[in-house]
Amino acid sequence: MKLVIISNRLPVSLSEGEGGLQFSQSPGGLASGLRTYLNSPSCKVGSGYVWVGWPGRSVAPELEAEVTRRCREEFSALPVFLSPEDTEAFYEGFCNSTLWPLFHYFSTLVSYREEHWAAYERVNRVFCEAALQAIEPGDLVWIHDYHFLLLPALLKQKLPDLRVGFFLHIPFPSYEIFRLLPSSWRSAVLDGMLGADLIGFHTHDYTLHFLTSVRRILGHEHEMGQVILADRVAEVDTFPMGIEFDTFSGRATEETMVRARDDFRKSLGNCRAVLSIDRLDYSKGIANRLLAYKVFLEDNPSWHARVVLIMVVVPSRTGVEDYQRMKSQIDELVGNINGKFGTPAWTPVIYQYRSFPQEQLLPMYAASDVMLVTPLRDGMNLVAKEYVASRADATGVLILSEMTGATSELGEALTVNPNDIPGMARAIAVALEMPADAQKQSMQAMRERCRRYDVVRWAGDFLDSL
Ligand code: GDG
Repeated sequence: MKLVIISNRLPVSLSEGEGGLQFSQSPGGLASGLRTYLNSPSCKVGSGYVWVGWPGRSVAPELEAEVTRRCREEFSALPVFLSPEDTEAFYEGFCNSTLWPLFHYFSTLVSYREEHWAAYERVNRVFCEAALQAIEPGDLVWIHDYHFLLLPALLKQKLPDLRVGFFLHIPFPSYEIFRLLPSSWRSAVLDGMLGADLIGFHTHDYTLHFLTSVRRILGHEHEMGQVILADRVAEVDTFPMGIEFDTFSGRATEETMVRARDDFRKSLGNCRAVLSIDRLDYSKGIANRLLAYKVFLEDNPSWHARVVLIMVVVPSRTGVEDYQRMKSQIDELVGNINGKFGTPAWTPVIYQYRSFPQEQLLPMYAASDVMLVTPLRDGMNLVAKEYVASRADATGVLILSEMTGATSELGEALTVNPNDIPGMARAIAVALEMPADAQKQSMQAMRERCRRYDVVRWAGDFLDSL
């Protein structure tokens, strides 16, 4: 028995180098968590796996065979090639202009275009055909995320005995939001997901929202999360995703990391560090965070020249107009704050619009006194958990939006509403002034929880249930 994992992006990056295409394993996250689980003694699904997904860029037709061979031999991966038109209408279209804003409660940003829906159906079928090439009798299939809501049922139709799991990484919205989808789409989406034997969400609320939509739109009742269908039962349950806790926590105490953390601290002079890291996305609430920091500086002149906000914004979906507009708004706000409060010796916001290798993120987590995680909506938010794991001495304060999935597990954080700008400004002041004992008490409890339910345990629980 092997595990067939299906996700939009393969955990393999392709880039063009001098000697032609270069292949590298994408670090961290789901891929390395799953590998750790598959190699662990607790693994019950056999150790073999194949990963089916898009390689992240268009590949010239004459190179497809070579890319397929190298992905199979070096990464146990099966690449699915998409035309630029399908990438546009499926990925940027239905996935990121319909499902993403809708499921994150940005209903006014949702586009409803028939041709995007058609591409979504088409690409789900393309992935079904590709996965069928990799699947053998007795295999387990684990499908990930909102790109493939139709795929579980497509696979089940072809192979009724196949064991299929599906996990949604983003929120499942309340029925009142979900039903904004045209009726034939919303029924197809729910039927598609119910093709899985096990459907997993990050939080109990998302699980309940899904079950409510299933009952009200399709008329299927459930008993304790088991949806009774005509010929089978689909199980719906909650699996809050964790991180590689031991890796983050262990690395934080390595000599090179400690040195990098101390160097980073030294570079900030006498200033305390408040950190924020996210992909550029309207769901992450970056502008509100800056506004809150501005109010904090206005209300707390005693902190001037004693604090910096280190704001890492990772470029994302750069081709989409909404994202370009958001980037300009952030640039402007940063300029505004630095222009208003900064001095030749002090820059209140250190803004980095780029991604960093993990070796550089870790010292930032370890050096920062406060972590500001304030999304307007977020399925889970792993950055919050990574900060907790990186605080090996249990100091540091996490300010966490109550609109994240992570808030249900990290109750000891300073919880904020990301729409309450003065409330967030006050939380920054409270965090910076929190005594070490109080910091440690909260951080210790959060560390214990993140340690116990790490990504290996998460993958193990899901696959065991499946
Ligand atoms: C989706 C859901 C859910 C960030 N910057 C850099 C970098 N990162 C890494 C972080 C973290 C990951 O990216 C971001 O994960 P998040 O969970 O915070 O957010 P999304 O990308 O939106 O993820 C989310 C998640 O899926 C899992 O289910 O939690 O709700 O939206 O691991 O460390 N990594 C590197 N350089 C960077 O500059 N190397």
